[in-house]
Amino acid sequence: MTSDFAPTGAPRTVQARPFAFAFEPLTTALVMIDMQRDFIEPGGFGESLGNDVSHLARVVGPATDLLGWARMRGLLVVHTRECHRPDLSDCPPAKRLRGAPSTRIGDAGPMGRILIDGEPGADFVPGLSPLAGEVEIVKPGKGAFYNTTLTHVLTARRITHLIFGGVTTEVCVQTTMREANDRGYECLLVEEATGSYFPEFRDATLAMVRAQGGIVGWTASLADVMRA
Ligand code: C5J
Repeated sequence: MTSDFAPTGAPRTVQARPFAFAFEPLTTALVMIDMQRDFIEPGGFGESLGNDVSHLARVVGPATDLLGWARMRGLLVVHTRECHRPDLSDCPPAKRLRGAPSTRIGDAGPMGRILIDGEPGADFVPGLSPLAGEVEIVKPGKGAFYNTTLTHVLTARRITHLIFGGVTTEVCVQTTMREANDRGYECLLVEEATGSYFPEFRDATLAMVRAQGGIVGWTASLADVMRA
């Protein structure tokens, strides 16, 4: 007997914008971008840049629901984390030295060294960690394709469609979506499952993505995705 939720190749359709998004679970991955303590909790990288991190707390619930849906549907799940090696050899000085943050990448903070792999701040927020068999991509840049194995992972699994959630919408999510679009992936961003320190930037990014007939991809509500 086949469960309604078993992963199958059967096509699904999401009522998305600017028009319906069709995908097959076996060739679709959820890409959850940078749901890390350093961006979402006080005392991390995001706050060191002067941001009000409370704007991102509201993304955690919808992102958790989206992750649960993807697991139930049998999608490949990819989690990314933006962080650097402890010796900072993968952190360009331009990134570390720009501006006047309260603490810089690699400095000590309340959640360990800021944006450094292996420190508590660089870890996922509770409830959004990978399960066994899921993919974790550690990335030094904003885009998840830059200097990572993501292309190889997706190619090996014959993935053609990507569904995105995570933070922040106009920085790492949008950069990755644009990288993916240029590589030929069909991309959908789930509206409630992404957020920014600047709500107006989130809204503008959603509008940019789906403008001009979906020039970067599609957007859809979480409810419409979960109905698919
Ligand atoms: C930022 C990110 N905002 N994950 N990173 O620096 O969007």
